[in-house]
Amino acid sequence: MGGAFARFSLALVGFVWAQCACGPRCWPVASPSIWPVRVYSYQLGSSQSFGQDPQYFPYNVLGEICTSATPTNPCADPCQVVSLGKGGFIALEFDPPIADGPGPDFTVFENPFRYGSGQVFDEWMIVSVSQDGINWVVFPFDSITGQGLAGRTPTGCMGCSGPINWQDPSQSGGDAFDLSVVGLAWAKYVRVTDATSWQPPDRLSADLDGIVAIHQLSSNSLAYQIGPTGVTIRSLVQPLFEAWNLLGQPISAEVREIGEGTWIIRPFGPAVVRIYTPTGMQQVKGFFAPMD
Ligand SMILES: [Ca+2]
Ligand SMILES: [Ca+2]
Repeated sequence: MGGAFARFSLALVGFVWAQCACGPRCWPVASPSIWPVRVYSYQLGSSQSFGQDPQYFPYNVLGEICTSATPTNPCADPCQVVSLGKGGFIALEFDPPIADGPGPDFTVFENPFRYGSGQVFDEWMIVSVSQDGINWVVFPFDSITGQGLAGRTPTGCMGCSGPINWQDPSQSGGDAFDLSVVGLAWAKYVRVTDATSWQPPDRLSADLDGIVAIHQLSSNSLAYQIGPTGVTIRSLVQPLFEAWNLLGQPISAEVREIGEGTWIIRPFGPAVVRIYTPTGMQQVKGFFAPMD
């Protein structure tokens, strides 16, 4: 049986490597991370297919930004950027979620570049955020000037040396966004949507390099109590949650306010529950009796 398992494992590893041509980027980013942990949803347009092959995507949008990029020399590595295609979109998931801290909270990197006398070749993207992956809030923008869109600011900074702190927009470049602009305390998902149809016809589509979180909810920071029928938690607003059985399969659960600012989340049976409130997130495991 051990031999069979080993053969299966080797076959699996071979399959993963055959599918991915991007070296260390082929392994998923583990949470907690400042980088997105997975592609939540996507739909790529047809005008341009750079980096869309399964050996490159989604590896090219997860993990660190293209380190060879400078403001005058954009990244053109299919292991690092993917073309969205006209009207295409990609939504990325962050764990822990991005939080609204002082100033910008996340930065989106396309591969625009400087040329001539101060001009920038840019390709625009609309940026939206969501807490539950269902309801999205769009950052305000001007489709004439491009203000408020991503894909406008080159990666890196002029005359910089040494490794870039990707969480400092003054040296990382890219387009930084502040959750307070759209009135959200936190967001688990960021979606970028190609908006080059508003630009000159030589723009085929925007290319996503990656997104970095600057502020995030702290893990394991909530006041909670595990009881026989559920998890009790203090929160001024109804907490969001996800629940899985011990095989990692999503299961249903209910959330109910049992006193002012006190909520109970009730799954059934052995469960892992991850809870999000405006002030933090918490993951707990417990065995919960049937609801009465
Ligand atoms: Ca902020
Ligand atoms: Ca990238």
